[in-house]
Amino acid sequence: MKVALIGVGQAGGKLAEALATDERGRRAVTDVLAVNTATVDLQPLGIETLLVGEARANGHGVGGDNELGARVMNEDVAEVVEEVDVGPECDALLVVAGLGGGTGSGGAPILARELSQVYDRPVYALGVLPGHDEGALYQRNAGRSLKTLAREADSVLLVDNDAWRSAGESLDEGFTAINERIADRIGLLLAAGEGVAATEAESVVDASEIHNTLRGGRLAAVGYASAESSDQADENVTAITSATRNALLTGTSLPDATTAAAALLVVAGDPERISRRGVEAARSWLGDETGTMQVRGGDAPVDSDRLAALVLLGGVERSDRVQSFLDRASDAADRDTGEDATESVTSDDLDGLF
Ligand SMILES: Nc1nc2c(ncn2[C@@H]2O[C@H](COP(=O)(O)OP(=O)(O)OP(=O)(O)O)[C@@H](O)[C@H]2O)c(=O)[nH]1
Ligand SMILES: [Mg+2]
Repeated sequence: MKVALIGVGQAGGKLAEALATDERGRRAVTDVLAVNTATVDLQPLGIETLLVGEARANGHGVGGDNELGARVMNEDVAEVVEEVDVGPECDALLVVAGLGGGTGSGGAPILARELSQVYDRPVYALGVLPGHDEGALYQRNAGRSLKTLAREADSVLLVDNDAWRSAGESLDEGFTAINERIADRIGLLLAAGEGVAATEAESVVDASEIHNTLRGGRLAAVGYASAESSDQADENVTAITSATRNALLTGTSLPDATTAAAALLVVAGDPERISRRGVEAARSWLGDETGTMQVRGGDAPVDSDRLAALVLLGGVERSDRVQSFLDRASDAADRDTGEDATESVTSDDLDGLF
C-alpha cells in the first residue's frame, strides 16, 4: 500500500522519518513531510519539513496545549496540504502524531479532516498513546485527541508507548528504539504487497486487504512476533501458529486489545518455508481469538531464516483496553458501559477537541 506520510509534532516527525527511511517502509512511502511549531525539533530531521504557527508559537512549540495546537493547524492547514505531494499511485494518506502533546495532538485531527475533504482516498492516522507513567495532562490530551481523530480519520492505528518498550528502558532513552520497532512493523505491513511479483508470494497483500480490514471500525492495532523455522515448509506449522499467537497475545501495539471487527494476517519469510497448513491453522485461531469471521491473509516474501507473523486488527474499540484508556482519560465519575462497541470513542464523557 503506497502512502503519502505526514508527521505532526515531535513524535510525528521522528516517526515519519523512521518509516520513510526504513528498508521496507520506504518502498511504500511516496512522499513525506514533517510539520511542527518548534524549529529545533524540525532541524535534525532528514526529511522535508514545514514550520507552522510562527505567529502564535514563535517557533518554540505549544507546550502541550493541544487546543492551541488545533488552532495553529487550522490557520495553516492550507499550506500543509499544499506541501504534500499525493500522486495517482498513492493508495492512502497517513498522518502520524504523538497524541499526548500539543502540536501533534491538536494538529493531527484538523489535518485529517482537511485531507479527507481534499482527497478521495482513505486518510489513516498512526497515533501514539502516552505510556502509563506519563502525566495526567498527557493522558487527557491523548483521550481528547483520540476521540476527535477517530471521527476525522478513516481509522486510527494505535501504538501504546509502553507496548514495544524493552524492559529497563526509560521512555526517553527508548524513543529511538521504539520508533525503529514501529517503523519496522508498520513498514512491513505497508510494503508487504509492494514490489512483489504474483509468482513470488502465494497470496499478495494488496492495498484493498488493508482498507477492508481497517474499514471494520474506527481504531486499529498491529501485533508482531517471529519464530525460528526449518528449511522444510511442512515442518513449520508450529512456527507460524506460535508466531501468530505471540503477535496477538504479547506483541501487540495496544496490549490486551484482542477483540476486533476484522483481522489481517501477514506471514513474512522465505516463501519456501511458509507452510500453507500453518497459515490456515493460524488464521482460524486468529478468528476465534479476536471474535471475527473476517480474517484476511497474505504473504510477504522476506529473505530470512525466521518466519514472522504480523497481525492487523481493525475495530479494536471493542476491546476493554480502549475503554479503560478512555475512562482514565476522561476521569468520568459516572461511567457508562453501554453495549455499543463504538461508544467508547463517541460517548460524551470526554470532550472532543472540536
Ligand atoms: N514513540 C514515541 N513517542 C514520543 C516521541 N517523542 C515524544 N513522544 C510521545 O509523544 C507525546 C508528546 O508529544 P510530542 O510529539 O513530543 O509533542 P508535540 O506534538 O511536539 O507538541 P508540543 O511539544 O506540545 O508542541 C508524549 O506522550 C511522548 O511520550 C518519540 O520519538 N517516539
Ligand atoms: Mg514539541
